[in-house]
This record gives sequence, C-alpha cells and structure tokens, in this order.
Amino acid sequence: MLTFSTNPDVAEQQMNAIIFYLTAFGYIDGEFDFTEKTFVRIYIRQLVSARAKAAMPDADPKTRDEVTNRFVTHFHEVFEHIDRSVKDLFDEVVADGEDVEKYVYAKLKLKSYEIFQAFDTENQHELLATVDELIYADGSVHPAEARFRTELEALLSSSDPAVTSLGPDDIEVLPDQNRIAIEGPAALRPRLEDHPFFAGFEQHYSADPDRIRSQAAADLQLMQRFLGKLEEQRRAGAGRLAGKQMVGDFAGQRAFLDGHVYMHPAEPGRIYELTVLGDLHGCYSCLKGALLQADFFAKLEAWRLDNRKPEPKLILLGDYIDRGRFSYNGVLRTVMQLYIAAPEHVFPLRGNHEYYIEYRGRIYGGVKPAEAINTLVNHMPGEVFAEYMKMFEELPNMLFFDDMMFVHAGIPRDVDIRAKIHDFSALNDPDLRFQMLWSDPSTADFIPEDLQAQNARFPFGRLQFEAFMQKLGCSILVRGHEKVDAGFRAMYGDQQSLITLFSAGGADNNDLPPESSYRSVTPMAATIRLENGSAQVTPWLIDYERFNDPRRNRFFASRPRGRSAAQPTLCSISGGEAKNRLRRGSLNRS
Ligand SMILES: [Mn+2]
Repeated sequence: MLTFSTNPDVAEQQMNAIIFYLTAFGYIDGEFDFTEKTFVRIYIRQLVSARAKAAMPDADPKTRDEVTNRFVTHFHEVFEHIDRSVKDLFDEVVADGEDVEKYVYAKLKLKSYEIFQAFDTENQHELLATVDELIYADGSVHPAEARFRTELEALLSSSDPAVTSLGPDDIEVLPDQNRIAIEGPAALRPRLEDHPFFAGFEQHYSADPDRIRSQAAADLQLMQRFLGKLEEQRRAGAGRLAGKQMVGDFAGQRAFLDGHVYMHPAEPGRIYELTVLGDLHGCYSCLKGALLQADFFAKLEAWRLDNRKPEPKLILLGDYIDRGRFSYNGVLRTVMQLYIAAPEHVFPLRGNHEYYIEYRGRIYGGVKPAEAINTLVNHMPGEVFAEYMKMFEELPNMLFFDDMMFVHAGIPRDVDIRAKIHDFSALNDPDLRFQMLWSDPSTADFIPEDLQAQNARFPFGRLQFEAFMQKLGCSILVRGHEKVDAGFRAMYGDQQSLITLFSAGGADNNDLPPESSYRSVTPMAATIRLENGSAQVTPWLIDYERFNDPRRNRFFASRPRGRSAAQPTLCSISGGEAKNRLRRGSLNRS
C-alpha cells in the first residue's frame, strides 16, 4: 500500500490523486456502478486507517477511530465531488462526429497526467505503483484499464524535458511588452435602464407561419448587411499580414482586417477602453446588461465628439448561440446590429458554436447538441440556415489589439504551429482557425503530441502557451470557451497572462432553461484600459437580473406564442446523429 508523505498538505494531495485515479478507472471500463463505488469507499477507509496507524502508533483505539472516521467522511465527500465532476464531463460539448465517451476518456487521461506532473519523481513512481495495485484489486485486468495504464506511462516518459522540444530556458520575457495589472472584481451599476438601440429587435419568433417568414426575411436582410460591411473591411485589409513575424511589426499602422484576423495597433498617446465579453450562449439579458453597465453607447458618442477621451471598443469572444433561450433572435441579432452601427469599434469573433455543416442540401449544427438550429429547423425556410452558415464562415477568428490577443478558445497544436506558422498570414489557415476555436489550457507544463491529437477539444500546456505568445510577440491572451463557474480566471506566469472569461450563466437567469448547467456560472465581463503600454484588466459582474424584467427587456414582456421556440424538443437530434440516420434512411426529411 502507498506510503503517505509526512507533510500533511502533500498527503492530502496524494489522497486526492488516488481518489481521482480510482474514479477514472471506474469510468474507463464502462459504467461506474454501485459495486465499484462501494469498493472505492472501502478502499478509502483502508487507506485512512493505515495512515492513522502509522501517524499515531501510540494513540488509544477510541481516539484513533474518531480521527479515522473524521477523515473517512472527508475523503468520501472528496470522492462524491470528483465523481460529480467526471459525470459533468459527459455534458460538455463535443464537435460534430465525435464520440462523447472518447472525449471523456481523453479528459480523464489529461487530468491523470496533470496530477502526475504535480508530484515529484519519487512520488510519481509511488503513484504508478498504486495504480497497478488498483488495476489488480478486483482480480482481473480489464483491457481498457491496461491500455489506460500503458498510455499514462508513455505520457510520463515523453514529458521528460529532454525529449520535449522546449524547456523553460527557451522562453524569455520580452522587454517591451505591456505591463498588465489585474484588479479584483468590480460591481458596475447601469446608468440607463434601457436604450433605444435595442427596441427594434426584442421580438420572439411567431408561431404564425406567415409572420415567422417575414421575421426570417428581416434576419436574412440583416445578415446580408452584416456580411457587406465585413467584406468592405476585408477588402481594405487584404494581404497586409503577409511577411510580418511579430505584432510589434505593425506599429504605426491603422487597424485592419485581413481574412479572419483583425490587427489593431495602439496609436501612441491614445487611451483605449476595451469591453470584453466571453461566451453568451443565448443569454440576451447578459449581453444587454453588460452593454448598459459598460455605458458603451454613451462612451462612443463622447469619443466621437472628442477623441482625447478613451476610445471604446467592444470585443465579443464568440459562442453567441445554443444553450440559452435567445440565440438568433436575441444575442446574434444584437451582435450584428452592433457591428453594423460601429464597425470600427465592435469585433465579433467566431466561437465553435458558430459552425454549421451542409450535408445533401441540408444544414446541421457542428456541435452536439446544437439547440438553436434544432429548435427552429422545422419552422424556418432552409435558406435562413444556409445564410447563418455562410455568415459563421465569414466571422473573424481573432483580434490582436496592441500586443494582446483575443480568440474564442486557445492556441493551435504544436505540430501545426511548427509546420504552418511562418508569418501572421498563416493564422488564416482554416485548420489553425478551427483548432483555435476548440483548445483549452491545462495546468500541466507541457502536453505531449499524443494527448493533443486525440480530440477536437484538445489541451495545451503552460510552456506551449508561453512559446506561442513569444513567437507572435504577445503579452496576454483573452479567451472564452470554458465554462468557468467564477466567470473569470487568470492563469500562467507572474503576469497571469491567460484569461478565461465566461459571460453566460446566472443561478436564477431566465435566459437559461431551468435545468441548464450554466446556472452554476457567475457571468462576468472585463474592462481593459490600455494607456501608454500599460494594460489594466478589471473583471466585473454582469447584472442580468435587472434585465430579466419586462420593463427593461421586451422578451420578458410577453411569452413566446404557441409552440415555444425556447424548448429544444421539436427536433432534438444532433447534426451527427441526423447524418447517421440519413445514411440509414430513417430520418423523415419533411
Ligand atoms: Mn466554445
């Protein structure tokens, strides 16, 4: 049996790691059933008793029992918690055509790997020995368990710094980067209750076929105007990224959009105020609340009258649709209107949910489940979805503002960074753009190639992140994509240079269905003030509650008519499933 450290913090960490491995192995060979869970509970008790005996050999049995029971209760709770978090993984979104179990398996492997990396070499060997003990505990070794164990061992040996392509010495801090300060969360009260800007489009879809057709026609027109404006910006910026290696090479240039990459150098002497929103997922009250809290419209007016004032910019990190109730008609409509109203000030970036696939003349969602399209597919003309697909394809993927980078998810895979990125124009590569819609940061220093290759949603490590930032000359990356319950998370390095922002959620937010897992999120936005090369990042709480109110939000003034567009029950199959059924000829296409 494993020997525990005499340092109580390390021992606690060891115990947590073991419980995680027990849980992971429980899921690896299929269902984690009651018998297996009982086995885990008994195993935890044995470990704690052994530890208590070793730690207090002279204590009387009663005292020892008391202490043992207290710790057993504690670690059983830890076990419940870990079990719940693994179960939650099955609800996480995967790319079209991907297997959820395969995704969870990769996630478990990643987490096991992260835990291993947190231990020193000696303890790593101890832990691997414990894993062996676990695998053989029930007398038989399941092939999946054996495979998992072998893969883990391979990952550990490949993470040897001698084998990896970069080490801490390869990374140096650039001297002329932004100094970044991150403030504690702030509370912002909106100055205004509403703004005329919103009045025109806070409308539910109608159940009446004629009425919904005219609503669809208006949406089509809006998309065409939106695409026209993007095209105009794109024409002006075409080719300007070519041959440039670092963001600093663009200093002194005017802002432009080249393909799917915005480049916005900071003009010397100017002050910028960036309002950044993470995933919105149909949470219209979050978007409206945040815009009014940031006082975006008034600040834009003020700056237009006097450009010595801070120049307001709005950066939207993507994932406008699905999950919440106001996808196309709430968030997406507003995002398009905002961009059309102020194209130099609004940056609508693409999320992985803004990804549709055409199959035999029909459009499907590219994530599972794709609520927005599944809900409306039988109520709207097909050309509307074709236009959404086109619009999604045209959305920009990333923004470089001074030396700060904004993208929906993260950085590409190592192997593709090496093969493809020779200058900034390479960032327009469709594969790289797709990868940057999906990846997630890991707490591990380095993620081996094998672990990166497995899923659309893949991890990257701290050293990989730092090397990528250094390659492009960037100081900080701001992204959404991950459901972070706190709404805001800063990680990596002294500068905390990777920020995750999640702007959908709210325990009692009626933008979300009652059972939504996003209710555990406290939705946050962030303001970045950029002045003389210093960036000050201030996260703040989004006041969605005020805008769940019919007096401030017309969506709440009436119920959706007839068959509610809010219930994803009309056609609840995912795109991938639909395709499979199409192949089998079992899907009624009418
Ligand atoms: Mn996402």
